[in-house]
Formats: sequence, structure tokens, C-alpha cells
Amino acid sequence: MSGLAIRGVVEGFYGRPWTVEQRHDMVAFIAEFGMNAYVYSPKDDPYTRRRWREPYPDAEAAELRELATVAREAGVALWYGVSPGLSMRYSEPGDVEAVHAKLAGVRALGATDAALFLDDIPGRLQHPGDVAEFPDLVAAQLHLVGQVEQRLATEAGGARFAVCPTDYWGHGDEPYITALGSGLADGTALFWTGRAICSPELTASEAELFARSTGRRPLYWDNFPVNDVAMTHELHIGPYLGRDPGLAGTAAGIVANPMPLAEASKIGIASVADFCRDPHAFDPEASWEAALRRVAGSRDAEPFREFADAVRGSALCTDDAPRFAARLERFAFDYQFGTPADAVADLRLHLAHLSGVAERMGRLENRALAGEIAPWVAQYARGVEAVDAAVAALEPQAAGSRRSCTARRATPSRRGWTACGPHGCGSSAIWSTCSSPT
Ligand code: LOG
Repeated sequence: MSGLAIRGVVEGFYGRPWTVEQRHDMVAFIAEFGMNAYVYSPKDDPYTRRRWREPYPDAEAAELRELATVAREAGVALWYGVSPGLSMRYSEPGDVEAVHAKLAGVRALGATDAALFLDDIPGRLQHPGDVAEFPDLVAAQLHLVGQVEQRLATEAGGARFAVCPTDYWGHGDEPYITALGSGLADGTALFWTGRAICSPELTASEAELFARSTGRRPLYWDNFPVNDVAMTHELHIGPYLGRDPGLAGTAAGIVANPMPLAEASKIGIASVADFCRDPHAFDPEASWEAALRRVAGSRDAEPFREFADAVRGSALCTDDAPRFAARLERFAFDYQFGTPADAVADLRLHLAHLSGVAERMGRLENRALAGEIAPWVAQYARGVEAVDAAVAALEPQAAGSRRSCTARRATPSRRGWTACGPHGCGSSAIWSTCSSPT
């Protein structure tokens, strides 16, 4: 079974854009994993969005040119996305021309393909001239898109073109996306994030519905492992779950939107790449394990795997810290029905091991990774300490006669682990309260 046609990364998050070095490194990384697209459009590169009308100053232009060279040599297409929607006047020929000029300018620097990003802008026309000229937002956007399509079609080089809609998630047959999709030229790709902004699942049947209503297969903008805006306290290094192998025949492609943390993002990206190469053969857990090993390096693979168990959570994965949860379950059982003193001693030994894991995370060979994950490692260490303090408090009782303990799971929250602090430090099966000795 063949893979997805377009597979890559969209540098499309809010927050500090990646550095030049991180981009070059990422291009090499995705090429190694068989990806073929790098979509450049960081929300906080001023020249893509707020100051979209302005050409890149010399220094930034040189960086883009260099990125284009690195991408070309790696066999990766460099898409450039311009986001004019905050201030665009669709009825002004000068603005329409400026959009085209911006795309032509970056193509002259070496970008191979073009994209128009209309996400995260007002859902209604704002400028009085636009309100007077167009019946609604989609009509105005189609006017702009049509002009860009025409211009690109007449240019040498054959750039592909993709549009990110203003309503970019949902069922796929809503009036806006249906009207937009139906008005695009046949070859124009249309981004879609799935049923939600960060979609727990992407299914073939949803892709089919999208294709029926818009006349084209969705090009998924997969908001994973991104952790911007309201998710900055989350570290998304968990597995890539909920993607239907049937997307192989129903989606135009997937580009993953990563975290501002470039190194840690490679874990999720590697799995997205594995999925895209062969969706039917994709095994999320095996791919995750391999990605952890690849990014952390073989020397640190085991302790990093232990840490990562406590940081699996994302919109795609609610199964936080399964290993640790199982360990706590066993403790609760042994404490109640076995020898309490042994149960306490065993768990404390394990917690001492986890505390060593936390300490080891500061000494990872992959220094960039160690730096990025440091705040979560600190939370993890505090979580381990807190559990250890709670278990230690049981020691005097456990040393006496046989006692009973009722361990209970905390009520699972959407992401689990909320009871332990914003960064997540372990398990959704938050460890328990023990009853007084009987
Ligand atoms: C933005 C994106 C952002 C992401 C996650 C799209 C199409 N646009 O809600 O730039 O990184 O969500 O916060 C978005 O997803 N808007």
C-alpha cells in the first residue's frame, strides 16, 4: 500500500519561530524519514502575517534563500505560506497584487510552492469596501484565491498552491468550506485540521465527506505535536494515535504542526512520517519507541523511555503514564492483600529509580533535548518526591500488623494528571488515599 503524497511539517505555530539552525536540522531530519514538504509560515514571523505586505529585509531574505537551498538538496519541497487575512482588503487590487508579489518574492528566493493562510482571522469581512463589494467572506476569499491561481498558472516553474481556510476544522461539509472548496481550481490543495483544532482522530470517512463537499481530498494540517497558545504547559512527546490507515487512499497528505521546541518535536514528527510512509503498516507504539530511541540516542534510550511514559498525554492520547499507573495499582494490591512493609519498600525502591531517571534527564547526550524538556523534568522530579513522601508516611503503619489500604483512581480528567500540576508529572491514576489502619 502506498503512502501519502504530501508528507511533512508546517512551521505554523505561535511563539518564537525556530532558528535557522533548527530549520536546517529539521529539513535533514524529515528527509531522513521520507518526508517531502516543509511548509514555512511561523505565526510570529512578522513578514508572513502582521507585516505581510513587506518584502523580507536582506538578512531574513538570505536566511530563506539558504533554507531553500538546504531543502532542495535534501529533496524536500519548501512551501511558503503568506497570511494576509488580518488586514487584507479583498476589494483592493493593490492588496491582491501585494499577496501575489509576496509569494513571487519568496519564490525568487527559492521557495518551490505557495500557500495562502486564512486561518485565525475574523470570520466576517471587516473593511467597508469589502463589505460593499462581496456578499460574504468566502466570496471575497475566492476572488483573491482565483487571482493568485491565475498568476501562478502563468508563471514558469509550476508551483503548487494550497489554501488554509478560515474555518479549518469541523465535519467537512459545512457551508463555508463547501463553498470555498467548490470555488478552487482543481489543482489547489485545501488544508483541514479534522474534526477539531487538535483532532484526537482523523478518519477516512471524514476525509471522504470532505472530498465530496469540497471536490478535493483534505491536506491535513495535523495540530500535533504543537503545544502553543493554551497548551504551552504541555510537552507533547507521546505517541501518534487515532490516524486511520484508510487515509492512504482518502487524504492528499499530512503536514504536522510542531512545538516551538524543535528537538522534542522530532519524536512526534518521526511517527507522523512513519504513518505517512505506510499508513497500513503503521504501529503507533512501535513507532513511538523507535522515535524516542532515535531522538534521545541509544545511550539514554531506557531512562528517557521511562520519563516519556509520564508525558504521553496530548489531544491524541489520554493514556498518561501507563507504566507508573500499573506500578501504583500493584502497590495498592500488595499493600492491602500482601505484606504492607514489602509493598512500601518495593515502591520506594522504584521511586528512587524514577528519581534517578529525572536526574539523568539533565545529563542527556542530546543537549538540545535536555534543555527543552527541563521544566517538565523538574515537575516530574517533584511528582516523584511527593509520591515518595506519601508512601514514606505509611512506613510506620506498614511495619506493624497487616493493614488495609483502599487505593482509588482519581477521576480521570480529559488529559489525566491534572491533579498533579500543570506540567503533568506522572499518572492519570493519581495515587490514592489510604485509610487508617484497621
Ligand atoms: C492555528 C495554528 C496553531 C494551532 C494550534 C491552524 C490552521 N491554525 O487555532 O497556527 O498553531 O491552531 O494552536 C491554530 O491550526 N488555530
